[in-house]
Amino acid sequence: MSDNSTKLEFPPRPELFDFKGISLTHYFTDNWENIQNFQARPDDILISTFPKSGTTWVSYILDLLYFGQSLPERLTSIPIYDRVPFLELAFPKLDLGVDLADNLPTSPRLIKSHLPVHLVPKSFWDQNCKIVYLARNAKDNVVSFFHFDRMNVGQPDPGDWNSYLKRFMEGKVLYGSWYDHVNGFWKKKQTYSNLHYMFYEDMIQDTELEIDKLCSFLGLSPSDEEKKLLRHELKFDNMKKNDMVNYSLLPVMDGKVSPFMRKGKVGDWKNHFTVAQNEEFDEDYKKKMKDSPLHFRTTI
Ligand code: PPS
Repeated sequence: MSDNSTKLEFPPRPELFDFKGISLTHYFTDNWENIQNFQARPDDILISTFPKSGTTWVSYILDLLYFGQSLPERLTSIPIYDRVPFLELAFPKLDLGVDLADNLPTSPRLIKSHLPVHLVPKSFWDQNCKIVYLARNAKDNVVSFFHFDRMNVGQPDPGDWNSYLKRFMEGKVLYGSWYDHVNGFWKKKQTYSNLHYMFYEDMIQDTELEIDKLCSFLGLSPSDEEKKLLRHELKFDNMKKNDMVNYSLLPVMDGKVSPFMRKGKVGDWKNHFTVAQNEEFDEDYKKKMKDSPLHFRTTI
C-alpha cells in the first residue's frame, strides 16, 4: 500500500459531513458498500478503536504475538498498515483497505477499524470474530487527535486548539463522538463475549500485565523468547524510530509538523488545556458520561 515518493501533490483537505450518525470524510465512505459487505472469517481479529487511542500499539502487539517468530521478515519489510489493514480507508494512491484485508495471506487476519459499534460490518458479528477494543481517556485522546490532524493533510483542517476542543466535545471530529464510541463498545461487550476491552492508561502502567490478559483472551501462551521480542519492540522509543510502525513512509503525514509517535504519555493534556477549558470539559464530560460505568484515568 505504501507510496513513499517524496513530492506528492495532495487534494485539498477533505470536509467532514454527517454520515449514518457520525462525522466522516469521503475517504472513509467512498468504498462504503464494499466495507459493509466485507466477508469476515471466523478467525479474523478486529482491532477497534476511536482514532488516536493506541491502535498502532495494539496492532503491533497482535502482529508480534501471531507472526513475530514465524514470519520475522515481516517486521523489517512490511509497514504495519499493510500487515494490519485499515478496513474503511479509501485514500488516493493507496490500496483500498477492504482489498488489502481480503488479500491478507496470513491467518488470522488482523484488521483495524475506527468504525463505531453500529457501523462494524455485520459479518464480524455473524462470524463471532474476536474483537480487541482499546480506549484512551478523552483528554489525551483529543490532544493526540489535534496534533494528528495538523500533520496529516488527509484529515480535515483542525483549526485552532480551542475550536478543535469544542468540536471534539460536540462529536464533530472524524468518527464523531468519542463518548458514544467508547460507550457503544462497552455496552456491546455485555452481550458479545468475544470482545476484549482495554485501556491505554493500563497499557502504559503495566504493558506486560495487559499483554498477559490479552493473551488469555486470544488463547495464546507466548514463549519467553517471544515475550523478550515484544518487550524490546514495543518500547515507545523503539517504535518511534521504527519506520515500519511510525508512519514515516506515508507522505500524507508530515512528521516535521508533529510526529505520529508523538509523546506516548498519560497526562499530556495538562500541557494543552487551560484551566477554563478543563473546567468546561469536565462539566460537559459529567453530563455526557453520567450513565456510563466506564472510568478513565487522566493521570497515573
Ligand atoms: S491512529 O492514527 O488512530 O491509528 O493512531 P493510534 O495508533 O490509535 O494512536 C497514536 C497514539 O498512540 C501512541 N503510541 C504509544 N504510546 C505509548 N507506547 C507506545 N508503544 C505507543 N505507540 C503508539 C502515539 O504516540 C500516539 O499518541 P500521542 O499522545 O499523540 O503521542
